[in-house]
Amino acid sequence: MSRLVCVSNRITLPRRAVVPGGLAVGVLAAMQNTGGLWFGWSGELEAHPAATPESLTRGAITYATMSLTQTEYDRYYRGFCNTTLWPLFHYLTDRFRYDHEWHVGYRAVNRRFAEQLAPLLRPDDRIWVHDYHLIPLARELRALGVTQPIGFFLHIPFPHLEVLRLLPPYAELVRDLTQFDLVGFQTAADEQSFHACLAGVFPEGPPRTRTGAFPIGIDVDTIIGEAAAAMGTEPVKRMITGLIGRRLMIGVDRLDYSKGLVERFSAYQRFLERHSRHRGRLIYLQIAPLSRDDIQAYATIREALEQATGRTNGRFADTDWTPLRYLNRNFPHPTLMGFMRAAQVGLVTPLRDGMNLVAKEFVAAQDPEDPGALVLSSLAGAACELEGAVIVNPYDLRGVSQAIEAALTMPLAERQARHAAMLAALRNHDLRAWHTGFLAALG
Ligand code: GDG
Repeated sequence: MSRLVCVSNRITLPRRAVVPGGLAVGVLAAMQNTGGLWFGWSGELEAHPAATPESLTRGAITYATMSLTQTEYDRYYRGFCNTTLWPLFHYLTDRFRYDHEWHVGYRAVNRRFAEQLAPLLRPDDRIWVHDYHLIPLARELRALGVTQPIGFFLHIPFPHLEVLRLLPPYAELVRDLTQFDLVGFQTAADEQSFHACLAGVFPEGPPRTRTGAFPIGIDVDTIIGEAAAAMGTEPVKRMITGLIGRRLMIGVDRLDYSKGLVERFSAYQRFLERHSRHRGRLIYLQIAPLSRDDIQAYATIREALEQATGRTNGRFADTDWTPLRYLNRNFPHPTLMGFMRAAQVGLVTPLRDGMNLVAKEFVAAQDPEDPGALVLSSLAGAACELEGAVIVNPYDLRGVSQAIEAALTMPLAERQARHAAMLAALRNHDLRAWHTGFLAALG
């Protein structure tokens, strides 16, 4: 069988502190299934990166990493990836910035990825490139004579042409995507947006590019097992004791403006204003590990959330009740699943999200006999599958506040029926279906 080579911006080395993020979990699952090579940035910055990658083999997986220079990191990662492409692809156009130097840096890092990866490749490899950091990689690899099949999966949304056109080199980006043998998206809507962009960029008729929708999922039984087992552990028991019989609503998100936390905190404040009978009876626990905190927009949102937390607690807290517990800590995954199982409501309200695995994990973590209800943004990819959630528009504070009330008062039979329907959807598109489906289509 041919070897699988996964390429992603950042790779998770074994026994390093895990960076929370959906991509790493997905790639690792694919690699564990087939073995192979995982190539990417080590997370290190060096003035003079080595000419050849460092490699480490653990079991069937070989990890090969390269470092970046500070300038590459600033232009490619902080600049073009996270201040240009990330907001643009999430339709958050007021946060989108463009700098020609960043784009030059993006191209240069993709070239260096290709130069370091190419010598490691074998003739029967299949290459699977992940996410928006590496859109030009197929072109760069082809320029070096690489002929093996190369697939690409976009973990974030693909925007409509009229949004993509804000980016000066948008046509080049679309052309670069046609260099892959297969381009995969989270949803059929993202795939359609891409086809519309192809038609816009190639009015004379686009090249034949194979595309598909491959919704990423979770390993359902692992999460069910993790959540149930975590209930007996110290951190989860302590958290439950701390509720003193109150009900729990939970949110778990990387601290990122696309996750809609500022809007969510406002909606919760509104909920406490309008639904006073829940005061003193509900605790909202928001876990938000810091990410990309050396980018100004992320520091700003962090401050806004700290202020909103202070306002809500200052206004509503009592001597024995804190309505909002906001934590920037990151927790072991099983502990998080235990927290989710202990919650009556899961609040997942991104302004836009490729998929959102937290929503899926929340559903799997529930006790089927007495499941919590999920409040989910219509603008997350997961909303296409999780029809049993209470679907909200994250900008509609009144709607989100009403949805929290509906979730808290939903009768048991309805919660069970919605949970069963959502669990079936999770099994239908689980993590294994995602990677085996993509690789089968790549051929
Ligand atoms: C991108 C796309 C797409 C969170 N906090 C901790 C922790 N997590 C875990 C969650 C979940 C993962 O991180 C987050 O995945 P999401 O899918 O929710 O979000 P992104 O990181 O933005 O992921 C997204 C995904 O890629 C996959 O394609 O779904 O749309 O934006 O698994 O549980 N894990 C640990 N500690 C934490 O504190 N261990």
